[in-house]
Amino acid sequence: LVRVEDDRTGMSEQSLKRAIVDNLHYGQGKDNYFATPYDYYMAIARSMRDRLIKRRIQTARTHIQEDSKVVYYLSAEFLMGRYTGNSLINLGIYERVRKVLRESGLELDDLLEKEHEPGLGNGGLGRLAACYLDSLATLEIPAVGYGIRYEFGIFEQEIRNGWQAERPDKWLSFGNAWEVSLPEYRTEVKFGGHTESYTDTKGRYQTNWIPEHTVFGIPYDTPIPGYGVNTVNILRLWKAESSNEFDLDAFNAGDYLGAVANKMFSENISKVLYPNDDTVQGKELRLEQQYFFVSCSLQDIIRRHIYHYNSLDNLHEKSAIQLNDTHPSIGIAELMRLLIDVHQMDWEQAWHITQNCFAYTNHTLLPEALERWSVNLFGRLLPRHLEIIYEINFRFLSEVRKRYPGDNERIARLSLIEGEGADKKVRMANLACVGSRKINGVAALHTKLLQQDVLRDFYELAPEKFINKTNGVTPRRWLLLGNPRLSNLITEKIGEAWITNLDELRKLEQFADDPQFRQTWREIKQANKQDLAAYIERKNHIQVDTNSLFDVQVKRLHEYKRQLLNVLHIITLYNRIKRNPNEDILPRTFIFGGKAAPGYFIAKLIIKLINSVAAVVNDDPSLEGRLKVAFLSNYNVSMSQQIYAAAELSEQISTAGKEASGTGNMKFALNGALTIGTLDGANVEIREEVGAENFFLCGLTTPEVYELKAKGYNPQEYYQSNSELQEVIRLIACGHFSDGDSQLFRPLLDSLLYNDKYMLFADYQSYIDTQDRVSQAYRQEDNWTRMSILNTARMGKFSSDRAISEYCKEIWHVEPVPVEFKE
Ligand code: 26W
Repeated sequence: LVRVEDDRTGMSEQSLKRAIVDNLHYGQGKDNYFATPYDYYMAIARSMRDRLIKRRIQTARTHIQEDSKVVYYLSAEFLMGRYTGNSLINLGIYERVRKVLRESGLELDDLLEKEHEPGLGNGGLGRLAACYLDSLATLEIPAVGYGIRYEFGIFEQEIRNGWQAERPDKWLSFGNAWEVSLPEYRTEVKFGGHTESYTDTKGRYQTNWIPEHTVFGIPYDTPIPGYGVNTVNILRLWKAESSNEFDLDAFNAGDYLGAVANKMFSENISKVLYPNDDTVQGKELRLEQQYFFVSCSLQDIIRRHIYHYNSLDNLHEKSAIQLNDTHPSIGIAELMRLLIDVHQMDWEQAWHITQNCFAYTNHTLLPEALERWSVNLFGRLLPRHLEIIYEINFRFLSEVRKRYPGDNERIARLSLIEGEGADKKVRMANLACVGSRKINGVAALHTKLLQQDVLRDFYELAPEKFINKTNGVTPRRWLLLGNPRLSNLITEKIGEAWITNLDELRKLEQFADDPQFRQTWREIKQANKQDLAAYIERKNHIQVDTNSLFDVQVKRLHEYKRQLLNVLHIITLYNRIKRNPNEDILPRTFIFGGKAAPGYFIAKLIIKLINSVAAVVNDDPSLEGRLKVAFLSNYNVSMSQQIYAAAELSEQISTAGKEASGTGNMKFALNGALTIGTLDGANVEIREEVGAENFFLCGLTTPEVYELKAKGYNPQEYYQSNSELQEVIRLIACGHFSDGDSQLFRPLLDSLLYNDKYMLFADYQSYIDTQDRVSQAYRQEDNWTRMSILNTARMGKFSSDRAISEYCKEIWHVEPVPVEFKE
């Protein structure tokens, strides 16, 4: 018996089939004669969304009934990747839907590729937010992700003549099956203008902010399902819209174009994601974006809280607000403003609530990535917030003075305001530290460096605020969805408990010496490599040897991540073959992927160098195909899933002390790749978990880097004494990879030879020696497979479920709230 309701909620094969046909018909307006693969994709997506909406409503009701404390994850970026495959996985019906579609001659995996990935993030920080939403829902924690619905996500990267070119990412142009807009919850946000003080009827001193203009935020919700549970949380993203379709005053004054210009100002705010990763430019629009989404989100939190509790006195008992880096840290001043100016609370109570709501995660050690806004700009855009920040600072520094009388240097370092006169700056990290109850780094080493270096004064002031939360990644997307072959083998051997308890993978250790198991393990990697090889052939027209070692570096392009060091190794091997054609070199395929910030010239030049080396190496018959280099354009979440599954060697070679954590390093190892890496970020902990004997360590340690810097690092010392390195540099310099043009790569070479900020030369020999050990190890096929199995088996710690349960217990103080599913 089939009920109408089944088309929206049913999980049987028959119901699913009807649901897809129904959504094709009435959602897309097509039947199977007219439907394109995209229409089928939309019908599948809508059928999953229907099922999640039902659960979402029941989840929301349960959270209200139980007066649950809620986690609000504020992030300027959410790098979600495609939704549909993940929702099929988390609903547990991937195979069933695949079967149903096959019966109609349709291939699920091909249809899922029609989804335009929502790329609303730059890299690690945005993807971490996405993994954390998955774990929050899976752990049945009431949570909302708040961010910006950028009309254009991270740019699409093309390679033209070896150079990166950018194109806009029009991800919404064919519609978004996953979002639901809620115009009735639109929220007003003010900008500019001035403040006025007055005394209210009760004789209290009050401040009024008279803005220059206002903007509406319209919320768009996407359901976030947990794996194997009924909890469905939401990601709520704000779109900016003009608050006056046609500004009435301007219109009445006959200023039609002025009125339209005002509309354009408003809608610009959520237009585009800033494509910078790790460097800040003090752009006004970026501050507008940050304030816009934070104000909408806090007003939304307050609206719901008052509706439920009729008071704000217990706001901090029912909400934990996480700041994903300093990008949303204006929220501290905004919550103070809302509590004091709008809800008439006194300063002390408002400050108590604010400090107990917020916690702050720092994601970077690079000084150029710390946000500082010019006081001028700040005061023009947010006059009331600047007053509040000065007041917070005044009270804070009075306390500091009591504790460290006369220590003016310390007071200057702790101040929320930097500098004097015209170029004063607001230090957002200091604001975040003062306004939060907890401050965390994202790997053990990173947290230690925050305490000793970047945030040292805050640590000395309030050591109890500091806590480490090593990053994690979701095993649902990064193993179950991305590597079905390996997932099936694992489940066959140890059952499926690993999917929600990744420590279970330890049970694979017992098979590490089983020849049959090793054989299967290898065959799976081989099949994944063949899939990737086919992709490379299709996209780059390069034929790669699937018996070669797949040596992969995929991540944003940045000097500190040292893609250039990897290139130096490739050229070293090239020279060895050229010197001695019979030299026994392990065949390798070097795979690169990653975007450079559009204004980051050196990073773009490194992309050009990789492609130039590829052009020479791939076509040189004397290499007999032993070395291939492929730069895969437009690296994104979807592509990365395929890459991790096929990778054998994971390049994690940042200068020690620079990479806060890394998360790609975890995804590689989870999929059985071995790591060549420095003692940086989470590499340190990965090595501890998998065992030093199953990890290829190279390079200086952080203390060694500091020491070398202190005594005066001179790259020439390393260069002059290393003939292989000289040969590499000379080959680039003479134009061997640039058709004889000896100027093209000069900026790269000059920066290495005369500055080498990230110490590539200091680590060159260690890296080359370690790569030589990798080559030898790869030839011991059985032992390599053993190490690969042990890497996967020992990755339990790096599940985002572990990370999120720690945040829940030690930072947010929230408990799971199971949701019952009622038909
Ligand atoms: C304002 C410009 C800007 C934009 C983004 C500055 C800084 C950022 C992020 C903090 C950059 C980022 O993604 N950081 C990465 O965060 C990951 C998740 O914690 C870490 O694994 C990476 O090591 C860190 O680089």
